[in-house]
Amino acid sequence: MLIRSSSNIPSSEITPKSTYDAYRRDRRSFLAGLGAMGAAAMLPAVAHADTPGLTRLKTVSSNYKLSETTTPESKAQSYNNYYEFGTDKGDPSRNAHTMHVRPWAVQVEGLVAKPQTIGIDTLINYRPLEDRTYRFRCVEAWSMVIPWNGYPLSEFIKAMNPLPSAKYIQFISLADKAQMPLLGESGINPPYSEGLRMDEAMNPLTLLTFGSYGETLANQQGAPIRVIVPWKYGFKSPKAIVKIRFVKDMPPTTWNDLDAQEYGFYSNVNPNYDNARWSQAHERRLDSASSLFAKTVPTLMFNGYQDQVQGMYAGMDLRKNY
Ligand SMILES: Nc1nc2c(c(=O)[nH]1)N[C@H]1C(S)=C(S)[C@@H](COP(=O)(O)O)O[C@H]1N2
Ligand SMILES: [Mo]
Repeated sequence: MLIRSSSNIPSSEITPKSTYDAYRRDRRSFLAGLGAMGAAAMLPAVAHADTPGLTRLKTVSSNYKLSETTTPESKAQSYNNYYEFGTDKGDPSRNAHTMHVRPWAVQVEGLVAKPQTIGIDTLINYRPLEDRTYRFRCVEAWSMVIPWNGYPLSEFIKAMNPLPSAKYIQFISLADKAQMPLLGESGINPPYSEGLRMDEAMNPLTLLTFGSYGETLANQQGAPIRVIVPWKYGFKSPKAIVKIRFVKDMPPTTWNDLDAQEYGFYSNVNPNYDNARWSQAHERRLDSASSLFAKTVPTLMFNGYQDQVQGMYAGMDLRKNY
């Protein structure tokens, strides 16, 4: 299926097949023309999005397949957290169609060789979009197994040439009341902000994400660009990113500002740490279309990605640094 949800998309925004074919041709020549140019040169500064969205994404095979059952796409698209569109899990899929994902650009700023604004399609085409399957958990204790499409955030960071003084990276989401009528009315302060320590951001598991299930992201999943950090609770994965800022100090983050007792800066998945209000030892695995059949399974340390990430936290007390 080329078009994700025609009911939500005005026909003017649907890419006709002829445009899509032309886009693919352009994309090939664009890539071929780049030849020996350096990585930074491959991300020209453009303030506007260049091509229409809603195309099927090109995926490459994955090193990250899990044996667990993939969550049905209908479930992943209808059970979301996205406070700009309401607090109920069903609200984002009902409400997020009011958002426009083209034109879109990401502003790169702070401690970086060359601050610049990059069009979303330039970002999408920068690297092949790997197909990874992640278990995705949230503090509210559910998990899904989702094939995300993107490329490692590290590739983007390397191309941006951060200064040695950049120790953290901050992500800032769109905050536009005109497109997000419930903005500021769900108890969190816009714009949504999240952050990672630089080594976390550079970890090969951290994905700059443009799609899921082989298509561009649905609005409720964070279109047109989000981050996925699979060993952390879901709120560490910001949606609809408009700014990426390289900074020296640990940046303020939305949920931590709201309640630091429950939502730590690190928020690594940790079944041994019961926060102020609930146990984090178990999760409901949403692997069928109906939540009624969700099985409760033990939560794994670092969401099962212990081998790939625990080295980053050596010597840190994860009960203090939660
Ligand atoms: N901009 C923005 N990003 C956000 C949120 C949000 O409210 N606004 N919610 C976070 C939370 S709490 C979770 S659990 C995940 C949910 O992602 P999903 O809907 O793809 O499962 O998105 C995170 N990213
Ligand atoms: Mo969450």
